[in-house]
Amino acid sequence: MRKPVLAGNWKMYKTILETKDFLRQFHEHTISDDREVVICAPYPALPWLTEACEGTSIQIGAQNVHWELEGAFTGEVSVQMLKALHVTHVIIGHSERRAYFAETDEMIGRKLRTALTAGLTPILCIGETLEEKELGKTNEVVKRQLRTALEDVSPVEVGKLIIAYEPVWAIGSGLAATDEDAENVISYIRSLLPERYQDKVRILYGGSVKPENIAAYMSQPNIDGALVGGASLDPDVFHKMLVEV
Ligand code: G2H
Repeated sequence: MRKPVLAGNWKMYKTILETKDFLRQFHEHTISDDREVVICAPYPALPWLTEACEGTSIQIGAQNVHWELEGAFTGEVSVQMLKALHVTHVIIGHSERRAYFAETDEMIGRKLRTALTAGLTPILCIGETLEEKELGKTNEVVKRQLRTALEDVSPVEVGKLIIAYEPVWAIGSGLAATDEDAENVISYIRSLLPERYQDKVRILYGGSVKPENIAAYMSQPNIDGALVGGASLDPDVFHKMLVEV
């Protein structure tokens, strides 16, 4: 059985004060331990968040990491820096990083290998643009993104991944994929994984997930949770979704 995961991607939202307010309110809810909850916050909030969530079932993730262990890379953060803060997860290859920061499949592959080697759990994001969808290229695109990212990853390491299928056209647009369409692409992604890990790897759906639609995704056999942006910013809304995964 794959344990469901609800991951919040806060993107470039929340100061430390806002983070503290969020957590105070979120802690008022109980979290059942048959599901995983991960909050992927901006770097400045991470030291405080990991400390405040120690001993709770909330896991903390970053939204990006560099592929080198250290060096002259102004503005970047390494896996060791995240590990030292007790960060456990990291989003890699989010479409906003691909689109606005020119991240390529190759760079994403390098980040993935570095994160896995360091013992971080990567949340690898893949998904097609609207243009690619309209050209009927969804499967081709996710296959290329996945293959390149996993090129130098050993099959054993693949078992440690979380994958998020996030169609670019559904992100922050309110135009979520239907649960059937998401299921079809996600079961295709699952079929591309090494056989002995196909049943183990958690694959999430992401793109305009909210309390009103999360149950439909969770009713699909291959969807193991959600990566949520906008709707993860409010503690009560985020908790509402958590009980549905
Ligand atoms: C997709 C998602 C979170 P949103 O980027 O990764 O954001 O839920 O706002 O569409």
